[in-house]
Amino acid sequence: MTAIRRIAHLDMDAFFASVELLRFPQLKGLPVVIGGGRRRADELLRERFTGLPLSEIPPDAFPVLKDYVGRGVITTATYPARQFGVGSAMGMMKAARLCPQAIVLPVDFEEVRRFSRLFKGTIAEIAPVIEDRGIDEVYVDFTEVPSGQLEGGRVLARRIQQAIFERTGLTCSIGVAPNKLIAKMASEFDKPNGISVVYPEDVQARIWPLPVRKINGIGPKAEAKLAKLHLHAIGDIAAQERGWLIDNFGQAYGGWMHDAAWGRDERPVVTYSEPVSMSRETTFERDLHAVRDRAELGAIFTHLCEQVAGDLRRKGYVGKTIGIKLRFEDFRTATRDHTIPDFTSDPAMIRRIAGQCLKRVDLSRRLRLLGVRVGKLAKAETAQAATGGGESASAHRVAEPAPGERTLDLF
Ligand code: DCP
Ligand code: MG
Repeated sequence: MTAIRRIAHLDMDAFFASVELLRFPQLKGLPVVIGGGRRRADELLRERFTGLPLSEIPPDAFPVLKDYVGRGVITTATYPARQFGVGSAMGMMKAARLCPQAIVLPVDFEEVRRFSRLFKGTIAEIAPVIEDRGIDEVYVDFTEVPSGQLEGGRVLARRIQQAIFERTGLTCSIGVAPNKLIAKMASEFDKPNGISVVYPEDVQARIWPLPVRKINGIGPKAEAKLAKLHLHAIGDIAAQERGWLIDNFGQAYGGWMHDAAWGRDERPVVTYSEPVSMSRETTFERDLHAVRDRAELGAIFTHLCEQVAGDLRRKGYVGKTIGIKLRFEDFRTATRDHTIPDFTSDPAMIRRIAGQCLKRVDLSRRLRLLGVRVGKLAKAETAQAATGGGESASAHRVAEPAPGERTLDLF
């Protein structure tokens, strides 16, 4: 008997917020949002409550949204906070009007990464075929795992959920389906701490009524265009002729959309892939300003470029796309990149192109993080064979900044 394909998508519940609640269990059940602030909440509170265990600090001693002033945005919110309409990407001042009593805690990236590794490691002990999809989500192929077929995958999903909870104290939601596309949608069906099992014959009843945006790959632009064509639900797409969708959205995207609406997706769960990029980033001790701290920033920037170049050379890669990442004091993140004609691992070239990318960003706000990335990688020996070796030093034009934006000249 050949096994029936069963793919799970697992996504942690209110991940950054749940990690904070492990430290502050007294806040369980309360509306809590994550955002703003660069100092760890425990450090701030410890100053006021010296000697008291963190878990005994009274909830009313924590900072709340109504006292927040600034331009920060919410990274995530606990489910009790979501009941007030507060959610990720919302401005904190706006959220304060909806839920003034919500407690505000900053992100602790180190802690979040530690728990990310921990929950993924826990899954790997139970089901080895895992595709990493970011800090708080993975696909897992249940097909060949013993017990992976029981109750359509529900038994294994429950085991994984329990193991993660025992190891970390965190909850997650899991969707199990015939493929990645449907599994991704299904993991949202019963959040938080839920398991949803979808069979091929359920597509019509459970997938077609959903709005088109629920398909991973239909973004705001495609949604707007579909709306103009009076297609709002996934079933509306499924009801169209494939050829009509191709006429309107192009061969590849229109065809993909038709398949997706019918729940067809053959993408494998990819456990290992060649690195797509290499990057180095650093969070500053204190927020730095592009003009006032120019020398310090410039030195850090050069060092990051040298580090990335070193990583590439050590591992035998070269890349074509050079990019930067900035995180501002209000926690917003900006990225810019530029693709050059020839592969490189030269620190000076990386520095020059990354510097040009930096000029495309408005740098009037202070920075808390700077990163440099090289993507579109190839193995150094393959790339050299393809381009005849050597690195081009030709000038690369990069888009100019928008008028009125303050950019950094020295870079
Ligand atoms: N995150 C982020 N920036 C975003 C979106 C999310 O930093 N634009 C972070 C915060 C989240 C984490 O990534 O805690 C995971 O993102 P999810 O979309 O899975 O959101 P949550 O896990 O917080 O909530 P849910 O229970 O809906 O999955
Ligand atoms: Mg999540």
